[in-house]
Amino acid sequence: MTVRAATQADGGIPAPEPVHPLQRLSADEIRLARTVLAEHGLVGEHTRLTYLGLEEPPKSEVLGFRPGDPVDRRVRAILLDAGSGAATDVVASLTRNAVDSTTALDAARDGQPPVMLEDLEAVDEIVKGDSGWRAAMARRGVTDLDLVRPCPLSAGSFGVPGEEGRRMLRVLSFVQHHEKDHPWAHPVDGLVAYVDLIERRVVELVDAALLPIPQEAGNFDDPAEVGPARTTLRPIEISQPEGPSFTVDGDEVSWEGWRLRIGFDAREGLTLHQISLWDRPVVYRASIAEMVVPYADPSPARFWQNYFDAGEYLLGQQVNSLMLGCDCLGEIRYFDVVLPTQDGEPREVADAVCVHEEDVGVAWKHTDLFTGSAETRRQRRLVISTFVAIGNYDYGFYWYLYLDGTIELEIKATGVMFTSSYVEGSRWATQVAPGLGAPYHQHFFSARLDMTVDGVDNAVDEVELERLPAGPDNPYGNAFTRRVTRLGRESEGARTADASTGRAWHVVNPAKSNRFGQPVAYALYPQGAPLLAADEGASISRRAAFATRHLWVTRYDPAQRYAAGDLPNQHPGGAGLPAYAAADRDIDGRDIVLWHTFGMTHFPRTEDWPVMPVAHCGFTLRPVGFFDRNPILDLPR
Ligand SMILES: [Cu+2]
Repeated sequence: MTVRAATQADGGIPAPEPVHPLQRLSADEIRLARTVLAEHGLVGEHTRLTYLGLEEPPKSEVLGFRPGDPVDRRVRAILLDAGSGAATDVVASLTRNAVDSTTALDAARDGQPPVMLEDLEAVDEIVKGDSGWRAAMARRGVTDLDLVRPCPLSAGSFGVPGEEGRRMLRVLSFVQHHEKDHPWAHPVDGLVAYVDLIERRVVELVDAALLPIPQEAGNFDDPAEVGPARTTLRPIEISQPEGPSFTVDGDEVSWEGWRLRIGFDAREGLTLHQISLWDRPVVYRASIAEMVVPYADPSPARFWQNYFDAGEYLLGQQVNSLMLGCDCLGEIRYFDVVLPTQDGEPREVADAVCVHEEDVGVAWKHTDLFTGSAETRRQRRLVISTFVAIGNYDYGFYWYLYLDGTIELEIKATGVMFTSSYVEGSRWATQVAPGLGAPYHQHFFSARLDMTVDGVDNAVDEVELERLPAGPDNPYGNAFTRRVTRLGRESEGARTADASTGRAWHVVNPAKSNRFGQPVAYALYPQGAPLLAADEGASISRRAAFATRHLWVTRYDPAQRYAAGDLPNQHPGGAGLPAYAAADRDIDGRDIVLWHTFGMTHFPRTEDWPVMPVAHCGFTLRPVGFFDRNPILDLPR
């Protein structure tokens, strides 16, 4: 059936025919969203759509959807009046041409709308127009301002009275020696401009230290600097003469029993929906719900460095077009992505999501002593990936689905490290070039895993190794067993990993059993890397509380989407997971969501300069008692 928007005024745009309630917003729908908002008086001369995304229907509606059912296409928009700083959170229906809710945001309490692309230009103009900043730069010997690159860095929230409710960025600058010179090699340290984006002026200049600007270039893309490319690598060609084994139908991908829907959001980037295996649901929705990169340097020019790359910088907006033969090898299917601009226009990024199939070595193997049988089968995985570039860093998000039911997320962190002046003996940075420091920092990701293991109602068992002392039932002292603890109400649901006991979290369906009467399960295996290192009383510990635990389990609530809350930009803290968990709801045999914190603590290596070889982190989900036996015995020889 065709559902059209009520509005057809001034050649208004008809809503396209919806195929599925989770179908990604089309270019026409983005234009229509702006029209609907404008017709309801929500778009003025200075209005920016800092975020616009599909407002997904509640899970029960999506699961109950049958092809041909009517769909109410709704969007959520975070509007900012760039003239006054007023912000509004709006939900509107494109189908009904109606505004369903508008919430005026109180920046001091709710946080600020995200940083915008245009803020890069704004801070450039603002700091270069400030005489105090120019004088401070001149004291550092920098007078050619055309070669200075000020960075729009999120301000955080430190309870400073004049800063509350003020839309701000903090600006550190870098210098280029020429137009193609990478500025990250030449940080101007000890000088930060605090910029008010609404008043468009520098409100405070922190000139804390006069430090030399490192001079050695870091131009990894300049053959004159890195020397000629090696000629010893012969071609590797990946050929699938009969084409790949997966099929794509719109946003739906099917492969070897797996079926899922691909989504893409301006904030979360790539999202996966309704992942099922042999028609058994496993995950309803998987996404990166937040990211944060806190830095360790306590100096006056740097103590505030904490970037929420998803909630503050909208990682989906920073997505790259991928290149065949460089980013992806083999038989590739690409998905284009349509994103909203801050004016509410559609912007297409071609080839933003890559889907392909990979051989990954041996799946199983045995050579038998007695029968002489020698059998080997090859493992494959379906790779769904995307890359974003957020300022200096680049992150790849690689979801893998394996033939044996394993789901894995691998993050590839690369790009250029954020730099400082290196002060001899520093406890907060590695020297990576003469006088150039790469400050210590951490990268945290919050994966939101809305699980549906064989159905909506699930529970979580914490499963780990239990060592047993020698005693009457362990006379030789060799015994060990498995300790299983069902997670209870949410206050107890925030857990830390423990590598010493191999702690894992089994998402079970208590109502569905395998042939041995055990509840079917998918286990989350964490890497268990260090958590947030900042002091408990630090601002970042309140604002990124999600990163103080490896696992949170909450009851499904369609309004609870982001690990650090809806608007982490300049948010004072406490939003997101700590607030969700405070409701203390029952999570045993209910519709639950897992939030998994993982990441890496990065003590930069000299080898990470001037561009960083990919570093990896992630997690794995594997079936445990989900199948009655090895599900890939039928792989061909
Ligand atoms: Cu790093």
